[in-house]
Amino acid sequence: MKYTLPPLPYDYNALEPYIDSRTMEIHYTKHHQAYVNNLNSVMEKYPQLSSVKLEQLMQSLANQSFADLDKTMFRNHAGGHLNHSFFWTIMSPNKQINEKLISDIKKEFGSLEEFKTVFKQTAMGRFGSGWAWLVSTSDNKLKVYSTPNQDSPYLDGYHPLIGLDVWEHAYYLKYQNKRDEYIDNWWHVLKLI
Ligand code: MN3
Repeated sequence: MKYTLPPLPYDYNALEPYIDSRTMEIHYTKHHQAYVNNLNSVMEKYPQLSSVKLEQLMQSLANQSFADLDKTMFRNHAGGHLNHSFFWTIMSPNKQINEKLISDIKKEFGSLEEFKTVFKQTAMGRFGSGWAWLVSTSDNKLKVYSTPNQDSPYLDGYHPLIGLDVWEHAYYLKYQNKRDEYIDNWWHVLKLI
């Protein structure tokens, strides 16, 4: 099975002015495509795994029969593919509020504002490249944390609910070094809350 880019659910300019059109286009057609291409090149060697869902392989990566270098390739590029595929779907020019998620967040963090503060601190605290996440844990708790590089929350047995790409490629053209402005603006295009 060949992995492919999932269709982007909006135009490149749909998230302007918060995420600029040029960044969206390069992010999707170059960065995400590269993860897909590299994922395909590693998975060609393991046809026996082609029917297993990537999330499942990620959750059980330690037990998979990848050679060491291929395991790292898989971790990075399947992670990149999963993370970006998810990221595109939680953004939209129009809010599509998830009331259940909001009520769970309020229960766990006290208020949406408090959640956003914790999430932003986590995203700001990621040194170098990575992601900030709101996940649900195996015992159905909500948790904010960060992963380095393209590490997927599925590696940790978590299920992603909200994720923010804080690689410079996600914001540098418009925001340069100002990751904090990118995060503040991103709440406008996160459709869920
Ligand atoms: Mn990215």
